Amino acid sequence: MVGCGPSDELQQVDDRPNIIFIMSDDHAYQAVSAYGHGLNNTPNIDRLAKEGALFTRASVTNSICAPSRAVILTGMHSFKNGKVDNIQPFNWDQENFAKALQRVGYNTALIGKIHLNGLPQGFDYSNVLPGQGSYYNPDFIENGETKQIPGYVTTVTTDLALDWLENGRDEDKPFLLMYHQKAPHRTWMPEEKYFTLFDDRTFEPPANFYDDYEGRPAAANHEMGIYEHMDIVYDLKMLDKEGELKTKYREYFQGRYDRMDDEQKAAWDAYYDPIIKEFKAANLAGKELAHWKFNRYIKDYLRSIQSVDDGVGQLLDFLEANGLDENTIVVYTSDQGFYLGEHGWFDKRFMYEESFRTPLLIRYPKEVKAGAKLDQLVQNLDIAPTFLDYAGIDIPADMQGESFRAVVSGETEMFRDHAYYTYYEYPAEHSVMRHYGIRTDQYKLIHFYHDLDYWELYDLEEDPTEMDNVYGKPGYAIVQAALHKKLEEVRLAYGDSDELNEGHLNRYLEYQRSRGR
Ligand code: SGN
Ligand code: CA
Repeated sequence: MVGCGPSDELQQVDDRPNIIFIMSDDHAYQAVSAYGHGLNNTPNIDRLAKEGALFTRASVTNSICAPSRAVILTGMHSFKNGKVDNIQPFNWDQENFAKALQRVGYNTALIGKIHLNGLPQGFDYSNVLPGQGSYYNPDFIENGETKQIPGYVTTVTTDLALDWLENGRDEDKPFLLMYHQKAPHRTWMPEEKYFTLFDDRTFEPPANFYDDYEGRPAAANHEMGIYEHMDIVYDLKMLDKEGELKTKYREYFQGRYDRMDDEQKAAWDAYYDPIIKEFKAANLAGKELAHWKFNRYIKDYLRSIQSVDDGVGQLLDFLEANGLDENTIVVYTSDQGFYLGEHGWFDKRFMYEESFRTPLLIRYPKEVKAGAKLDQLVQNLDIAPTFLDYAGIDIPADMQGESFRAVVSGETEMFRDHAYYTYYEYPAEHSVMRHYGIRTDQYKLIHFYHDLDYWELYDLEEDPTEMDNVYGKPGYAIVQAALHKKLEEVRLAYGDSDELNEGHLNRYLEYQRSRGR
């Protein structure tokens, strides 16, 4: 505990653990090598798995950026903290776990992407990207003041974090550092040193890349197909100097390209121009074009992750070099998962596994057994209460998550037997309909509503890639009834309802109208 002041002869060392909460944006667990999918190598994130614990089934409560961040900060579901979608404003005046840590003497900092409007509250220091931020020469808002910083966003964010650890923090206090990368968010612009990584590889799309969405009308309504919806210039970087590839979003990518300085542009062109030339000459169509698009996408996506992984390594090295590695809890996660071609998609939003789940790893040698793989149904909702628990703070009654401290310490295997999910941003980009649902150990029940009134049921043991909606099918009547009952109980317990959904919908439509959308 902290001493009472300078005159306190018995002043004791404050040995409460430090917390580094690392979050990237749209980082699919399929693209963390510790998860074993064989796509790429993330040796530094994997260090957390080797020296700590990896959750195999961690999920989010609402698979989209700003709402996920609001859930993490408040420990409350979207319908309680009010930030239900990316579009409507966030209320920083409400309680969050950083405020709670700050009040008990933690030194707190937030660095990188946060995607919540307004000056962050709960932090002694903040240096954040405005909105989505930019990959090259990004603007940062340092304690409310905007400045452009030259360089590549992932390395700039890492440098800022290291600088705060080294020179910015109060060394007499335990610290909370929220270190949040923009990468690998769309439009997946890699750092120069990784341009050629994977050049010697051809990636095969997942088995359900050509999904026909049979029995899943909401999935069929999507606008997130790699083949159908990716823009050749904007997403796949075919910004030809001749200006012949005229696509819908060409000018937006031009804007991103124009942020680069001459040296950055020269390096970019040296890599991409030959690919553009080859692409134009090849005149690809059909399946060939689909595979080309998939490869173009996945390579830039994975390259963007490589710089994120480097940053994790730099922070871990810093902790070790400064004797902070034993008493610092390090968590790595993403604001949600992402589709890497599963169902033919990129993006997220759906409650299907690839975007519902998210990577989650935790290292804390004092309590976490090295190499543990845990399959409890933890969610991003549980992060705030877990951190409060580690800091010795009582978890407020209105926080809806649960601490998973005792699970990672091996003290118990018991945890919540379900994960609850809500998604609200529709009509909007990518056209994912409103839905909510529940996942249990073996099953998932989803209800799409508003324009549709449609139920889906998956047996995740029989059908892990969720291709077969067994709702209403023979043999599932008992399971289905039990899941409906469970879903109703869970909604009641969390305080969610159809009436709330109606209210969110009306506010959303009203807000969109007021913005002329
Ligand atoms: C942007 C992206 C979308 C993405 C949303 C939400 N378009 O609008 O593809 O779904 O963000 O992402 S972009 O053209 O601007 O890149 S989130 O992670 O911030 O929720
Ligand atoms: Ca995101």
